[in-house]
Amino acid sequence: MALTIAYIGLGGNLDNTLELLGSARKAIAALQGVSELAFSRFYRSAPMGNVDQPDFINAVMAVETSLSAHDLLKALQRIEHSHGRVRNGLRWGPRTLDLDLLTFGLEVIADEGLTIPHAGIADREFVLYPMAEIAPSDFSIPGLGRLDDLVTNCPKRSLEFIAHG
Ligand code: ROI
Repeated sequence: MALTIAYIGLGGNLDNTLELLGSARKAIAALQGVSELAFSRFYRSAPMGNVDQPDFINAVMAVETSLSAHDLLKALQRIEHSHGRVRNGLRWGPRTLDLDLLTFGLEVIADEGLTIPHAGIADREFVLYPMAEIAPSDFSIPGLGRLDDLVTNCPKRSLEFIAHG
């Protein structure tokens, strides 16, 4: 069975996000046909897009998988659903765990359910900087070019290291 190296972005903006991301990491590594290769440090950053919400915590994970991109995506969505809602007093809080399939080997995919490489990688400091920690130094993202060039061209904004993975 062919193995593919995929990069997964993890993010969330609840109080317990660090534990939530750690739990999601374990669930990903435990998937059939998936093994963890590397996990970045955790970073905090101001929300991109709608700024009227708490800061995010993000990290990036590299895995090796025998799954297809679509099957890996489905598995990530199941993990989002099982981890993305936390007991918050008496009611269920909003879904605030995001697992993004960033790259999948050299594949370029654009269909209704899946865009690979993930749209917006090049603008997202909270994806590029942690990804660059764990990717090979000559890593290129299909269609976007060398990761180290993308990092150089992406301002760090408010991104700050908060914890080791
Ligand atoms: N902003 C940051 N900093 N990190 C995220 O993971 C993130 N995810 C999102 C939006 C709301 C676009 N902003 C984000 O989905």
